[in-house]
Amino acid sequence: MAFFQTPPRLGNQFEDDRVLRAFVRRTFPDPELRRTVEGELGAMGELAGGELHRLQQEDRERLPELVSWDAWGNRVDRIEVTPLWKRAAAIAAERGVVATAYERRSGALSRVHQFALTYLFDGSTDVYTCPLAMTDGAAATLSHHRSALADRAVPRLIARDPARAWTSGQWMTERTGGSDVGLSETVARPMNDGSGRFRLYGTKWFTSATTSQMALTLARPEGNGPGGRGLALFYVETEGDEGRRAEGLSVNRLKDKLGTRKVPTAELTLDGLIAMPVVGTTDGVRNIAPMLNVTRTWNAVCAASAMRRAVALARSYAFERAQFGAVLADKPLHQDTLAWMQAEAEAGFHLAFRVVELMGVHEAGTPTEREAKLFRLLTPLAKLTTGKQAVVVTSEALECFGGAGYVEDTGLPRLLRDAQVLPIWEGTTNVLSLDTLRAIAKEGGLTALTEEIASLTEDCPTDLAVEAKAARSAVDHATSWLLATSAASPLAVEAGARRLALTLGRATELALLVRQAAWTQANGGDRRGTTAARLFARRGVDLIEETPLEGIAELANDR
Ligand code: MFK
Repeated sequence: MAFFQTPPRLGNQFEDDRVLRAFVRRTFPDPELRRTVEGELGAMGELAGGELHRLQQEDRERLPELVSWDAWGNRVDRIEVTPLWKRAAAIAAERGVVATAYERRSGALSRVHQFALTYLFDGSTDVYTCPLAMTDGAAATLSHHRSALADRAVPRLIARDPARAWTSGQWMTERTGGSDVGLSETVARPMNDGSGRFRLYGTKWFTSATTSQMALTLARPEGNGPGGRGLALFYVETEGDEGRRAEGLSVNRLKDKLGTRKVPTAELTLDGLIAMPVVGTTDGVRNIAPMLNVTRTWNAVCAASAMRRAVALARSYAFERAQFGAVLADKPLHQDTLAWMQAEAEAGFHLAFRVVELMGVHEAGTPTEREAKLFRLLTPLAKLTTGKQAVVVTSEALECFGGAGYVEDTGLPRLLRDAQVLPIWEGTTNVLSLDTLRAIAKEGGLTALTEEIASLTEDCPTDLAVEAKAARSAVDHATSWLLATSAASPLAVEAGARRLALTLGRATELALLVRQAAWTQANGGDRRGTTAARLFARRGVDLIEETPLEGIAELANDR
């Protein structure tokens, strides 16, 4: 009997990615360094489209398991991950998916080098990027504070030998506080043995990838005041003797989640777990913020990666699937759909990688004042903007397959399930919108962003002038709205914070698309980026609503 549907196929995920390849050509001016980086990306692209993708399909129905007891009645709380994750862990270490940022072989471009590897790796590893993101966040935070803890942990966090490599957790969320972390109830009691160590008592309600060998976490030293200032940032190790959990740490259960199903997300009880303060015994929220900014950047890069994978699969299928007398790739309406998905994916890529570039400059110790402000503001903007885009694009990708996109054994529903977490964890869209207001008020990032958009769009070719103007007008409109509304009503600023943040995020995306399209036009004449910029601009950038609508509270709380 004829087999009448052809599944989508993936090739080398670097070779097939016009956007990443052009970006690497533009950002790495030194040809020798570029060849080295392209070689590593090509190898990762081969794994992502080949071995890892095949393993991902085979691994589809497996889930991580919590083994609470061993055969002899000992409480062990061991978590078994699936074969895909085991292979992903080895590849991540060997290929330096975290280490590349710390080895600095590419100087100030080391973050671009590292996150380009991440972007390729993410799509075929069922969110193994979650533990890697936290590992990177912990390595960055510990390195910043240079201490015996850093000397002990960082070499393991960035090891290329899989047998030596550690990952880190980031235990923040408690039953009382997902967004409002200052409500955390975990208590820290000094051990008073001259070591400076504490014991922690409390419950962590969501801890992601709880297979890590260490974690950074928050707890309130006894006697400290309330809120985030009364918390302190602690380092803990999670493994005890003979493969057991460390004393004072138990895994209550794994969460049953909509997506990220390969990620073992646990509820933990801390009952005397030994912990060491990372930096002082107060201001835990402020001190963990640098870690959050690293993991939020991972989130943005992985959102871009999710969109890229969704479009790649949908595009491949469009060349195979014939309906109404032609393959979908030749149908104007399907082309229109794939083109806007591509434009959104391309925009998200450029925003995420602008933050990545700035992170690299920051870590190389050479940022200008404008770059420092921009980095602070663009981090939440990239996280919140790309998180929302990833859900829309992956949802549309499932629809591109018709009923097949809704059927589990195609492997396609995972795309949407895994994307749905991106606007939730690491701060929801609303929390990140409030962080945007914080970055603007405290660090004055809006002027830096206005200057950035002006500089990205100056000297653009005439056929991109309309799009350049749309980006500049949107940021100007956002600025004037913020000034006027702040003077009139702080509550109205809060109500409009998401529209403000998305306008700034999308305006930056448009400006980055214009800049990249101008470059590709001038360097080889490729015009696909120009079409992406135009399409993206037509989909809407300025979301500001000038005046608050009466009756919102009544409608929201309608009961
Ligand atoms: C695929 C990629 C994978 C990604 C990894 C996934 C792993 C998933 C793990 C998790 O999801 S872990 C849980 C994540 N949880 C959050 O992200 C918490 C979300 N909530 C917030 O971010 C709130 O905004 C916050 C907890 C920070 C609010 O707390 P507070 O106590 O009301 O903060 P406050 O008083 O505004 O700020 C305290 C200090 O921190 C201030 O500095 P000062 O003390 O000097 O005044 C702030 O400026 C500073 N701060 C806050 N956010 C900052 C920041 N500084 C820099 N960057 C930031 N983002």
